[in-house]
This record gives sequence, C-alpha cells and structure tokens, in this order.
Amino acid sequence: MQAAISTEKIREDFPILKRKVRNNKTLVYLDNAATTQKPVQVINAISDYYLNHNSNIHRAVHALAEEATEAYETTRNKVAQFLNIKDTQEIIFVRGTTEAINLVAYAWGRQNVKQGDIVVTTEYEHHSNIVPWQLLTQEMGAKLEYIGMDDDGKLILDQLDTYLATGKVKLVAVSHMSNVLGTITDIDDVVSRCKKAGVKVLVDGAQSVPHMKVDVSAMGCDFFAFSAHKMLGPTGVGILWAKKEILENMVPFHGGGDMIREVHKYETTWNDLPYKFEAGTPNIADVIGFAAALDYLNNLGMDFVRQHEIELTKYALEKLSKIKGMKLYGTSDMSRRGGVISFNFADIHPHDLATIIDEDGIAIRSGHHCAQVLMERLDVAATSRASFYIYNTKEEVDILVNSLHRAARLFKLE
Ligand code: 7TS
Repeated sequence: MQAAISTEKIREDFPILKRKVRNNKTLVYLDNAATTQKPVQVINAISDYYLNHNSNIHRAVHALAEEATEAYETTRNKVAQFLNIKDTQEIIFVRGTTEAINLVAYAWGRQNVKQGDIVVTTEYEHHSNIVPWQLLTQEMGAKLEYIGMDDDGKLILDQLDTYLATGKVKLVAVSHMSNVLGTITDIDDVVSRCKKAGVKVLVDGAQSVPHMKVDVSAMGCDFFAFSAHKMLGPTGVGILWAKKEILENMVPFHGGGDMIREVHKYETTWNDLPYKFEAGTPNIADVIGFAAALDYLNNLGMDFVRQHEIELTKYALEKLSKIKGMKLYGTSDMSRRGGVISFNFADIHPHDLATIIDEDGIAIRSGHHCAQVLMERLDVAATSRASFYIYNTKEEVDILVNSLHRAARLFKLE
C-alpha cells in the first residue's frame, strides 16, 4: 500500500499556487482543463536542459548532441510505458492534440477519404476534432456526420450504428472525455462497433490521459492524440500514436530535415518511423521537460489522480447544486465523468461571473470552450467551467462557492 498522499505536499511543488493575484487574493486555479500548472520538477528539467545539455538532436556526434538525443528519446519510452504502447516507433511528437488530429486529417485523410465517404464525430467534441474533419470532407466531397447525445451527456450509439450500416464510414473521431461536460466516452463500445464494421477510430485523449489510467493497446483504436500541457507538462508538446502499418502507409505531413532518408533533385525517400513524421528541429527542451511530468504522475499513480478528482467533483457538485439558480451540466454518475464542471448561474453571463469571481483570486473559464456544436446542443451561448487537478482542495471549492454567493448578492439574487 502506498502511504497516503497529501495534497498539501503536492502543492509545495507548484510555486505558482502561492501567488497572490487580484486584490491580493491567493490564486485558486480551477482552469485545469485549459492547461495545468507545472511542478518545479518540470521547470527544473527544462532549465537543466538549457543550462547543461542544449543541442540539436539526431544529427551531430558530439557529447551534447548525444545527451540531448538520449533525453528526448527517453521521453518517448516513458510515454510508451505510461500508455502501455508496445512499439515506440508508433509514438510521434507533435505540438499538441490539435496538430495530431490535423496530421491524421491531412496525411491519412487525403489518402483514404474519398467522395461520398463519411467521417463521423460527436456533438461534444472540441473544435480541434471537428474543424480538421470539416476541411477534409469539404475538400474530398465527403460528408461529416455527428453522433448525438442524450440529456445526461451520453452518446446515442444507435446513431453510430446507423452511419456504420451505410458502409461508407471511413473514420470515427471521438473524444475520450468531453472538455465541457466531463463525460467519459464508453470507448470500448465505440471501438467494438467500429471494428465489426471495419472502420478506423481516432480517440482524442486530451482530457482523459491527464486524469485517468489509459491503456492505448487495450483500447484497440487506430489513432490516439493528447497534449502534454494538460498533464503538468510544457506547452508545445503533444503525442500522436497510430498503428505502425497505418503510419507506414501514410504520406508525410511536413517535409524537411530529419524526416528523410535520401533527397535527390526530384525525389525523396522517407526516414523510418517515427521520424518520418517529425520534420525539422522539434521542441527538444519541452519534450525533455515532459518526462519529468510523466515521472511526477507515475509517482502519484493515476488511480490516486482519478480518486482525488472524483472526491473533489462529488463535493463540488453537492455544494453547487444547493445554490439557488444554479444549472449544472453533465451526468451526476461519477463513474462516467471527470473533474470538469460546467454551469450557468441564473441569467448572469458566464463572462460576468468569471470576472466577479476573479476578484476573489479564482481562475475559471467562461465561454464556449471551443465546443460551439455542444453549446448549440445545450441551447446556450456559453457556460462557466471549473476544472480540477491533483493540487486542488475542498477548501478551494468552498472559496468558489462563497464567491458565487457573493455574485448572487451583487445581482440581488440572494
Ligand atoms: N481536445 C480536447 C478534448 C480538448 O479539451 C482540447 C483543449 C483540445 C483537443 C486541443 O488541445 P491543444 O492542446 O491542441 O490546444 N481544450 C481546451 C479547453 O478546454 N480550454 O482550453 C483548451
């Protein structure tokens, strides 16, 4: 048994949490679905790289180049372990989830999606899992279809079956966890329906990988994308995982250095995987910093991370639901949701609400959360959103609740 992990101890690793923000109030950071804060371990790893090892990688034979290359490749191995990926050649470093999905849409999509074909996504996707498919389907004369959701935020998978029955679906692109509702998609069910129909599945893991144990091999999908910055890591680093035979048959996304084997005047041969998809000098320092984030999460254990968020979210949902005029979105079944709470409070505009509670040092997100298709489905222009991570506490939830009461008084609701 692991000794009890103390949130207080975790918080010591995040100097920014001691910061005073508006009105000299201590920061209450509840915008983790947008990006998480970084522990000193990650900041130090990046600093150490620039202080002691800075070099380009995969090229020169000098000592620094060797050290930098080794550290960069160590992160790839750690990503493989973290997600139970068997072959590191299947792990491609990109800038983030957005770039990963665009890579698939351009390099795989343009080869495999033809006129009359269908790409299926869902009503609760982030724009980065919608817009690349709109661009692709419009260019190819294909169609984009949506799996709807019920009022509890659950996907209506009968609709997926209807699309699959046309025999025209080439890809189903679905998020593992909604960034607005926190809904966890039943990926096993989606994948098994798609596999029976011989259809490929792309999973957007931007909100799942940071918050729960994910086993990419067991999932059985074909493409998997996520971002380092939502899981203690630096910005500008993301991962695309795809099955080797798919990557081998794909054309490159970007052309340039490092992705080639031989270049002649009129033809080029490609480097081995994964380098075929890593053109140019990559984000070396931040990839190396990401390894420290993975170490940090491994030390805590993803079961702890999930359990901590379940406790906080349950506590917050209970408190928030008691506030008169509060409308909460998403399911109350914690086995199917993560630590993201979207809400609307009476008829206070989410931007006004976020501005008022910012005066108490609380950082939440307000707006459409890059999910305007979902906003349309919910019939709202915007929501407020609080999202938790490993360093958040019940005391911070209480501060949020008190601040919402203050907003209610300002608007003469109490
Ligand atoms: N997919 C999901 C489910 C997301 O939540 C996000 C970012 C992305 C993709 C894009 O990730 P990126 O790292 O490439 O930007 N979500 C949010 C959010 O909820 N607030 O700010 C960014």
